[in-house]
Amino acid sequence: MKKILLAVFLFSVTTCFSQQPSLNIIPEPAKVEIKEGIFTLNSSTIFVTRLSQTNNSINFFNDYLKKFYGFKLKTWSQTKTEGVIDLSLKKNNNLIPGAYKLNVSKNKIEISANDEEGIFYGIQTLIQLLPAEKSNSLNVRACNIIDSPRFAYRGLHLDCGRHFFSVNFIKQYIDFIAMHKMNTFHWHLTEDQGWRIEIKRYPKLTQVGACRNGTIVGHHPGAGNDNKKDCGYYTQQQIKDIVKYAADRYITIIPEIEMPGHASAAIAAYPQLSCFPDSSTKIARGVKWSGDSTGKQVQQSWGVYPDVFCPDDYTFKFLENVLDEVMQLFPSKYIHIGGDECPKTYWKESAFCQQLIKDSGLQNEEGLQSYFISKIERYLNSKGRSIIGWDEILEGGVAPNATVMSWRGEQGGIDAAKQYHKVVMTPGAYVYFDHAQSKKEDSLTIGGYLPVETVYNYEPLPAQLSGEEQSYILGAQANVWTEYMNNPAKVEYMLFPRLDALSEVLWSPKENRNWDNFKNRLQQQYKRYDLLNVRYNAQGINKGE
Ligand code: TNX
Repeated sequence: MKKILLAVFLFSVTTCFSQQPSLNIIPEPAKVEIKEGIFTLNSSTIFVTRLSQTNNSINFFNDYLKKFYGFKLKTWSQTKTEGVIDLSLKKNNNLIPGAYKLNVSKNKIEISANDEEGIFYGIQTLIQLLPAEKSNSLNVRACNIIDSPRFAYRGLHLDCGRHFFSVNFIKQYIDFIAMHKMNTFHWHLTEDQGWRIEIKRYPKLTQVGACRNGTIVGHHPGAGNDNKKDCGYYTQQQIKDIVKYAADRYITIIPEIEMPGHASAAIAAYPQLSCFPDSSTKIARGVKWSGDSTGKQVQQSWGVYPDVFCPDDYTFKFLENVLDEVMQLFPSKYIHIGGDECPKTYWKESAFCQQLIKDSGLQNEEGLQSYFISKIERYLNSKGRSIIGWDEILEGGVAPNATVMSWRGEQGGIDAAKQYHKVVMTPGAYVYFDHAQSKKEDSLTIGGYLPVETVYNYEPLPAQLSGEEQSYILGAQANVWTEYMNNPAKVEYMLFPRLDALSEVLWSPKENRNWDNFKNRLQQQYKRYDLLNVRYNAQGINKGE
């Protein structure tokens, strides 16, 4: 009898749990109330608004409807009470842009928001309320949602230096960011293995620096070389188009121009940027090289290389000219100047650098790195921009107004916040989406193990900081380094569902985070990905898999 009772009890608990209604939204909104009834959205539904600030959101929604369901909606400025989506702006006291309210009832859908971003995020939520199957009459569950973002900086990065990705994929990537209510795309554009941005004043950067004569096969140093010429860069026209595409989705693009390290491609194009212009490029031990190996070359394998920018007048003039063109293309307040992994071997060997260290009263080569970054910071500050750099910029003294991206763990971010510098958290152990997602990963990755649950449990505000210090943590970002991702499908597979987890860390109130609930909601998200024809890794959802 006891056993029967237990079985009945378990049955009712599980059915009750599985029937518990959920709107399956990711990231989870601050407040959700599910109501009785259904709104039917079809081609006769009408947008009602008198505001021009809603144009981006309406266009986005219509493009989405057209693409996946085959129809669009008209917009009216008159009042109408049935079969409408009503968009309005209402000021509230939210400090971080993006707060909105979404109310779905039988007759109408209302989105009211603090600002344009909020309307857009309301539309993103509405998209998630649509069925994940193609249909021309879409049932939307009646509900009441009140929502706002937790962090101001919600970022995703993509390394286009190791592998080049097409303009179309970059746009899709921006849509992934928008879908997750994130607002920053950190675009890594220069590397040892390729320079990807057209600079009119220095055409060789793309004529020479955007191509390598081959790529290693397998893990560094590689089992061989594919012996294929690999080229790619974005023209200034394409970049302008992408910047606008992102802005229409309330996403800021922060471009990264790496310095003083990871500069092999620039040096291959303009050898004078090196302290040793006549020395041939060093090839890492064990790397099978394709083509000419003399003179300055674009690297064909991964890792860190000693030939870095020489801190002389030629280099600074070059970088200022490059940054002038970069600033014309990217309106973002922040320009990322890299600063990571800069070996000091060449600076140690260079008589010029040693003299510069003495003349400028610097302690050593770390001091020279700080001198380098500070000089660039002064230049960018004089143009009204601010720098972001990887946490190595703390070594030898951080440039006065710099924002720090903490990647080698959280310590860099903690130190920077204690010195009242702004911080974006990107610690390797939580948000490096190039690490393997599951233990049984059968595709090639850089290594490591970062299951989605670890991302989900990440807390960007370190407990050892005081409340005031924590206010310097702007948010967090995941990094997608592409040494071992040479096609969009692989990038998608590495992103999802980890990006879903990160979006919830960055957007949702901390107290709403619930791993089991998130896992359930992911099932519906996978259906949306199927509709979008996007790859994801559904394995590895349980730690240890
Ligand atoms: C470290 S994160 C790097 C990248 C690599 C990455 C691989 C950072 C600032 N530098 O150059 O691609 O590790 O995980």
